[in-house]
Amino acid sequence: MNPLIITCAITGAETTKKDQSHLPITPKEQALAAKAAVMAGASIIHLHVRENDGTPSQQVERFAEAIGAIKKEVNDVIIQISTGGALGENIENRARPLQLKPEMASLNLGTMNFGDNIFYNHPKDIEILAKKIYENEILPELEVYEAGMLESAFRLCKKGILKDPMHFQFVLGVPGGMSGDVRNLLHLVSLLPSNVGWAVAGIGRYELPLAIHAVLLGGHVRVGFEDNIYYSKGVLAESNAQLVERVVRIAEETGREVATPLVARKLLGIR
Ligand code: KMH
Ligand code: ZN
Repeated sequence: MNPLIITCAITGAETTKKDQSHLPITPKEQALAAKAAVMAGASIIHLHVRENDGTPSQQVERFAEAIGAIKKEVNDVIIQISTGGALGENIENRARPLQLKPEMASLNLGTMNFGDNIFYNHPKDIEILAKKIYENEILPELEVYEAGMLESAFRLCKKGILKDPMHFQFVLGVPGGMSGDVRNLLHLVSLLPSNVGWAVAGIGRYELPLAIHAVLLGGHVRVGFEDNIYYSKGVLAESNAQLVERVVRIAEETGREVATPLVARKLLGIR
C-alpha cells in the first residue's frame, strides 16, 4: 500500500479559542502548531489564517506571514491554503492567497447547507478558482461533502476545467452534507476511477473512525482542530499534534508507512 499522507488542518475558519483554548491563531502559534504536527507525522498543513482577535482572514499579507513563520520552523512541509475561507466570504477574497503560489490549495466543489449556514460555491466561482489554481501551478485538493460533488468533479474533468490526476478530500460529517457513516465513505471510494487519490476528513466524532478506515483502505487522512477539537468523547485534545500522533500509531500498528513531505510530493505528483 502507498505510504499514508497525513494532513493537519490546524486552525480552520469556524473553531474559536473559546471552543478549544489551544487553537493556533497568530502566525507564531500556527508555526509552532505546524512544527509539532509535522514532527508527529503530518506532511501537509491545511491553512486558514486569522486576525489577532481570531476573526477569519483572507488577507494575502496574513497568509504570507503565516507561511513564512511555518516554513521557518519546518521548511519542507507542504502548505495547502484554503480557498474555502470562512462562510460568507466573497470569491475575490477567497482567491487572493493563490498569488502566493503555495504547493496546494483547496477547491470546494458545490454549494450546500453548512450547519445553520450556507456554503456558497457558484459553478462560475468554482471555475474561476480552478483556473487561478492551475495558472499558478498549484495542485488543487478537491473538497467533496456529498456524492453529487464527486460526480460534478468528473464532469468538470471531462470539460477540462479540472485536470487529471485528481486528488480528493472527502469531508464527512458537516450537517448539510453526507455524515461520517462509514458506508458513505465506502460509497464515495467505490465511485472513484483508479487514477485518483483520496483522503478523508471526518468532522467531530467521525474523525477517528474514518481515519482508521482510510488507513486500512489505502486512502489518506486529515485531522486537526478545523474538523475536531476532541481527543475522545467530552475530552478536549491538547494539541493538533496529539491528533496526528494517534493516526501515526494506528498506521504503525497496521503496517502502513507514514509519508514524509518528500514522499507525499511524489505521491501527489507535486514537482
Ligand atoms: N470554512 C468552511 C466553510 C476549505 O478550507 O476549503 C470551508 C472550508 C473548506 O474550510
Ligand atoms: Zn479548511
